[in-house]
Amino acid sequence: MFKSTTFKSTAFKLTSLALPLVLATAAQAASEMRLALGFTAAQASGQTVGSFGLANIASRDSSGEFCLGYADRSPDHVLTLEQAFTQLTIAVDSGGADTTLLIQGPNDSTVRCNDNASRQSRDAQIQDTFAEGTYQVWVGSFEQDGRHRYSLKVTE
Ligand SMILES: [Ca+2]
Repeated sequence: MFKSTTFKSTAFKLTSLALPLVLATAAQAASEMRLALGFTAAQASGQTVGSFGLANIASRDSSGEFCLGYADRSPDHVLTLEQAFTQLTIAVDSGGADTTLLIQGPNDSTVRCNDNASRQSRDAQIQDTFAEGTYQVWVGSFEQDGRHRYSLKVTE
């Protein structure tokens, strides 16, 4: 009886340990950035990949902007802001490809989206006020399964 209980307990622990490992290998690991006031500039790189429509997260953001493009189901970058920023610019630079951007956080209901930074640039960019907290960032390709190498630049 005692042995049986011990076995069940061990088996449960192994199962709960194995789950995060499976999820981590199934998706690209997100790059993490932690920023405090005065950081001035930070950069990460990646490649757009996936057929998950970002509109599945939100069809429009809180200011009415459409959430477009395709990416991986899991976020590409995780951005933690140690303080609130009155202005932060998060810009994708793929060198001219058609990228999109979706930022979710610090709570799941707050989503910001962009397709094109300007009429001249099809790369995405979001400039806004950000509260302290953790944000999940998806960099998408406007066309499904489009693979574009990019750098993600964050500036104050
Ligand atoms: Ca675009």
